[in-house]
This record gives sequence, structure tokens and C-alpha cells, in this order.
Amino acid sequence: MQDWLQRLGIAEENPGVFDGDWGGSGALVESASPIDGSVIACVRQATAAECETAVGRAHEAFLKWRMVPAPARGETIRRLGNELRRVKPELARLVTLEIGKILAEAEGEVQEMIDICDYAVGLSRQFHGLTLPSERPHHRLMEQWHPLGVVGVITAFNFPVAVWSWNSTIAAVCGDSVVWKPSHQTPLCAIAVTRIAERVCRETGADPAIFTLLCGGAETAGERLATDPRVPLVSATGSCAMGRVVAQKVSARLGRTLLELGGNNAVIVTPSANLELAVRAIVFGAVGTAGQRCTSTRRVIVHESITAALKERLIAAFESVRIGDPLDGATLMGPLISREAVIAMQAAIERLQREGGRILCGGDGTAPEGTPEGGRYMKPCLAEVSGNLPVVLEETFAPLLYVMSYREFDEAIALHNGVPQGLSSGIFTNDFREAERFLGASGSDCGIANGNAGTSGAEIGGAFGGEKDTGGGRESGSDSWEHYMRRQTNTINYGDDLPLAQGIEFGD
Ligand code: UN1
Repeated sequence: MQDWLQRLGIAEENPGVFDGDWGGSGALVESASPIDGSVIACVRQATAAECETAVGRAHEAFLKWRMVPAPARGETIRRLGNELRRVKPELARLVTLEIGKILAEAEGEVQEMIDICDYAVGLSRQFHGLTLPSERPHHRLMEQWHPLGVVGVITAFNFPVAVWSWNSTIAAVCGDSVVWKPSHQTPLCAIAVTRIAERVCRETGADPAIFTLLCGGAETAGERLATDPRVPLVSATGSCAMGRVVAQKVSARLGRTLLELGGNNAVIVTPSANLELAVRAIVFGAVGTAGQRCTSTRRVIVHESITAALKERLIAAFESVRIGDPLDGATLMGPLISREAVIAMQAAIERLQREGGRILCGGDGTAPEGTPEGGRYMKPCLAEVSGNLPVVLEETFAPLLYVMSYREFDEAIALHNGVPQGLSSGIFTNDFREAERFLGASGSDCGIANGNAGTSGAEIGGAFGGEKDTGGGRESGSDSWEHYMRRQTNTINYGDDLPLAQGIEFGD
């Protein structure tokens, strides 16, 4: 095992369960790099019984952790941020190795973790409740926020470390413990992060079982989190199909979910737009992380007067993207995560042609020249479509971008909102009336709507999530912390009488 992987605590065979102690006696699975298909290391998965025990240990840890003052909980997260600063290069390298995003983006992902730690530390002194005027004399009406319990965190392969941190650092300062079920494609990133969190907890005296890990499938780890009443909140990131299953199971027991599911994100480009900016944002949005962000740009809705000019620039940009080994600093786009992802991209390309779409570049199904053997490399594909064809309505998790034209601005908004998902959106315009309409009540129906900025690459300070099939959850910054706490309304009578609300007279 290479030195830098050892420093992250990765061995050839790794325990995939952490519940305060490391274990795992289920199946031994391999984690292979999408860069060249080579096996990085193996992981021993959780059995159903180990999942049950882990939730119990996390619950015990919560019972103690909730009594630690919030700013003292913040101290553990402050140190976690420092430790992440220290290991940033190695952790980013592991993200690149295990999922294939380029190093610059992997470093950005670890930076998101550091940023959210800083954010959570500040937050740990700000869990403010309201004080409201009571209608009764000598009464105080107020709200408090208390820790919630064990939070189940289900994450996807594409952000194998940052999405854990959005949920877990906020949950931890709120006084909750976390049980993490990472994607089956990224167990090593999850183990490395959990080892860092464990080390920090041991230093600060926090019970390390506040950051519990279950590497395992949907049938074991996922099922446990969805059905166990000791888990009041399940925060799940992934496909709409996964979210529907999790939401139904959790709500069947009246638990809460926080869902961040698929996107079908569009950028509108109007006649007054700065095309240079628009092209840069669209290319980063469509090609970054090989089109495998939930915020990836999937559709461009462009005014007919500039369609030809924009297409020409996009084709030139797509054709000049350097595709190859994501560990090489000159590469802009690495491989797709798996063979299945390549097949899904090809199937979408074939389908769009059957439905009347036209390929403008890419999409021939052959690996670009000079890419490593055994990897899953594809050229980014740009296609022209007449509108939201059936294939366009579905999220294809790949570098596949649809361009469509509009004539009237209302038509652009209708096309924009005419898909089932509602995560992220952007408009490129220098006409402030168009911008305001896009951001207004009858404009973009997404959770994120940007002006002269693309759909991906959100900062952690804002609430992150979307509407419709995206699931409605909000994670990360702003007031998202409220999801991880329980609100309590208090009425305190400091008088000598017992006046009833609404002026009710009861008895004498
Ligand atoms: C995701 O793809 O699940 O806004 C998260 C972005 C990143 C997070 C994406 N900050 O693109």
C-alpha cells in the first residue's frame, strides 16, 4: 500500500464498520479506480446485525453528546477542520483515485469540508430561538432548539466526502450523532474520513461513535437507517428512485427525511448575455466532474438570434476539453464512474437521436485517444433538441448537454420549468428585467437560481437543495441546521393566576 494511502489509514483490507470500534464481518468487496479499473483496496462490509449494533452505539453516544454545551461541541468540529486542512492533499487524491474527478475539483471538494467546519463552529454559538409576546399577563412565550437524535446520512458517489461533512458537521454541533452509509462505490473515502473524525474525537474526548460508519448495501445499511425508529432524521443524497424508496420507508414510521435528489439543471442565455461568461459557465457545469454532479448543467435554453453563435463556441470548447487521467494536472475531464454509467450515456444518446435530436459533437461511444486502458472515458456530447423531448426529461448522469432555442422569454421560462426536477438554474443576461423575472415568483422553480453564474459550484453558506422531484430538502448553510434539531415552544407563567389562552373561562 502506498505511503499516502497508509497515512489516510487505508490498508489492503479494511474494516467497513465503525461504531466506536472498527469492525465488519460481511462480504469483502473491492474498490476499483475508474481511472484504469485497478483495485485500490478491499473493504469488509457490515452485516445486518452490525448495522443494528451501530445504530445502538450511535444512540448511546447521542445521549451523552447532547449534554455537551454546543460551543464545546464546536471545538471538536474546529479541530476536524484543522485536521482536514492538514490532510487535504492526500484526501483529495483519494477522492480522485476512487471516483475519477480531476484533482482540482477533488481539492475543491475537501475545501467544502473545511469551509463547512468553519461554518459549523460559528453556528455552534448561534442556535437561537425566538421570544414572542404572550397574550397572557406575566407569561413568557419562547422557542428553544434541542438536539434531535441519530441522523442517518446516505451519500452518493459523486461527492464522496463533502456531502457527509455538510450533514455531519452541522448535525454534530446541533448535538446529534450520525450514522453514515456511503455509496458502495466510495467506501475508501468514507473510511479515510471516519478515521480522521475518530482521531479528532479521541483528542477532544468526544465519543467517536458520534461519527459512525456502515459500508454496506441498501438491503442492510440503507434498510436499517430507513426503518429504525431510533433514527429520527434520514438525510439522503442520490437518485430520485433511491429517494422515493427511502422517503416512503421513513415516512411509514413518521420519521423525517431531508432529500437532495436528481437535477435537470438549465441555463437560459438571452440576447444581451455576455457569451464569453456564459460559455465558460456552461462548459464547467456540463463537463466538470464528467457531468456527474447533481448540479451539472444538462440543458441550455438560448434565444434563437444567438443560437448559432453559442453552438459554435460550445462545440469548440467541448472539442478542446482535455480528457484523460484525472491525476494529471492538465486534464479537465476524467472518466465516468462505471461501465453502467457509460452504457447509460450511450443509451441516452441513441434515444435522443430516435426522438429527433441531433448530435453536434461527441457521442460516438469510442474512448478518446490516449486515455488510460481499463478506464471509462467518454467525450462530452453536445446535442441540439427541439424542446424537452422525453429523453431530456430524465437525468442522464453524464457529460451530455442539450441545446434548445426559444423566441419569447415566457417560452424560455416554460421550457426551463418543464421538467420533473428542480435543483439548480442560471440565467445569462444583462437585461435586469429578465434577470428579475427569472428570480421572481413566476420564474425559475428551482431551489437554486443564479444570475450570470452557472448551475454548479454552489458555496456552502447558502441552503443547498431543490424542489419537485429533487426532494425539497435543504442542506449545508443558511438555516438548514433547523432540520437537525427539534424545536420546543415554551410558555412560562411567572404570575399568581392561571389565565387561559384565547380568554377561555373554565370553572371559577
Ligand atoms: C452534488 O452534486 O451532490 O454545487 C453536490 C455544487 C457542489 C455540490 C454538488 N458544491 O456543484
